[in-house]
Formats: sequence, structure tokens, C-alpha cells
Amino acid sequence: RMFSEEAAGGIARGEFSLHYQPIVDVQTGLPCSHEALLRWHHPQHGTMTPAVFSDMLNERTTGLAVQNHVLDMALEALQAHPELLPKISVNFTAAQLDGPHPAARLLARLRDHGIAPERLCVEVTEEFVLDRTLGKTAKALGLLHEAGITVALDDFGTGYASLIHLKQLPFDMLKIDRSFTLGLFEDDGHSEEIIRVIVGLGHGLGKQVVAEGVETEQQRRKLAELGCEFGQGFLFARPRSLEEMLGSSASHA
Ligand code: G
Ligand code: G
Ligand code: NA
Repeated sequence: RMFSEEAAGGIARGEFSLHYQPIVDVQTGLPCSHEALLRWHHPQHGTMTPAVFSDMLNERTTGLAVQNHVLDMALEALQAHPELLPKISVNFTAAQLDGPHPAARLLARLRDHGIAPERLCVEVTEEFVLDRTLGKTAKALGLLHEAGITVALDDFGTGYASLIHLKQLPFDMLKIDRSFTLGLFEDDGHSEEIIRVIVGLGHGLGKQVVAEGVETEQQRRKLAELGCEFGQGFLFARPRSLEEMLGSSASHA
């Protein structure tokens, strides 16, 4: 509630920013995209992640305003840094695909920024899908997919009714929840078997598969062995601000 009242002012004062974490080819470690992760630099509470203010993000008016701001910041970064950020994945909330012609509105914003649809990935969760009528969601996501935007199903394996969603919704990519990656070498082989099955399922349906939360070289090697082509996690890079990314790319140049 408190965050909700402060968010509009926070946008105006420039308190929100995006951190970027690469999604890499697990074989080569080379990034193919970066996930945009929202941060709120709050004057009293310091820097907060969405874990603290996720309720606000899901509110109709305030949440939508912040999410629109997130999309603007991502599109500006795509425009300004085509070499550093060839592609960005943005987390969407249900409200962003509500209202009339949601796909057409998003595509118009990409055109306004001169950004090719192939440079954007829209990440949605299974909860997101459940929130809404499946038909309307399928239609909007289908239009984004047809326009060339990548549509990713986030936190795969933790929600409900995921198999029916795979059948009815036009996803391009599955992101395996990090609890399964964490379970590799920690449980009695169950996580490994679950990842093997999700990778087979995803590939069988023509989807790309990403493992989240890759923290160790041992996990990376196992994921490569299981045929999972993409990974994201602290092993490759922590989420970093644009300034940090620009600084380190300059020092390598
Ligand atoms: O990096 P991190 O601790 O911030 O992310 C916490 C959670 O918040 C993750 O599940 C991530 O998907 C989600 N998240 C990050 N950025 C955004 C955003 O811009 N919008 C929404 N709705 N969720 C986000
Ligand atoms: O999928 P989601 O959008 O929920 O994932 C983003 C969240 O995962 C962010 O909170 C980010 O900081 C966190 N994260 C990214 N890499 C790792 C990792 O290797 N290990 C852990 N524990 N969390 C990670
Ligand atoms: Na995400």
C-alpha cells in the first residue's frame, strides 16, 4: 500500500532502474540476450528488488505505470546500446496484455523506438496465464510471436497446469525454475531427471530451453550434458546496471 502511493513519484524522480543479467549459451558462455531486472532506489529503504514490492507491480494502475516505465527503459537501452544489448527479456504482468489490442500497442511502441521485434523477449509466468482467460492470452501472445517477439514461459515447473499451456499457448522458450538447477547434485537425482524431461519436452515441441540459477561449473557441465542449450545465473554474471556493463566492456576493449 505504502509502496503503491510512492511509486508514481518514484517514476518521476527517476528512482527505478534496470539491472541486466545475461542469458548465455551454456557451451560457449556467450550471451544471446539479457534479462531486465527492476530495481527501486528508494530514498529511505535503499535499493529494493521486486521481491519487496511485487504486490505493487500487480496493482492495476500503479503496477501498470511502473511496468510501462520498465518497458520504456528497456526500449531506450536497446536503442542506445545495440552491441552491448542485442536483445532484452522483459518480465510482463497480466495488466500489460489487458485492454484493447495489447499486441498492436506493444508493436507500435517498438516501431516508435525503431526496435526490431526480434530484439525483445516477453517473459510471462504460469500464474500470469492462469489469471486470465486462456483464449485472450493465447491470442495476444500469438500475435507477439508472429511479429517476431520471443515469448518465454518463466519459472517453468513451479506453477499449475503447465502442460495444457504448452499445448495452447504460443511460447518460444521455457525457463526452468532455478530450484531444479539448485537440486542438481543436492537431491537423489530427481532434479536431474526433471530437467532431462523438461528439456526433451521443450525440444520436442520446438521450444528453446533455459536453465535459471546456474551457480557452479559442475551445474553448467551437467546442463550441457542434458542438452539444455541456454543458462542464466551467477556463474556467468550477476545482474548489473548499464553503467557497470559499460564500464567493464570499456576496460576489455
Ligand atoms: O533480480 P531479482 O531479485 O530482482 O528478481 C526478483 C523477481 O522479480 C524475479 O522473479 C523477477 O522475475 C521479478 N522481476 C524482475 N524485474 C521485474 C519487472 O520488471 N517486472 C516484474 N513484474 N517482475 C520483475
Ligand atoms: O526468473 P526470475 O525472473 O524469477 O529470475 C530472476 C531472479 O533470479 C532475480 O532475483 C535474480 O537476482 C535471481 N538470480 C539470478 N541468477 C541467480 C543465481 O545464479 N542464483 C540465485 N540464487 N538467484 C539468481
Ligand atoms: Na523472469
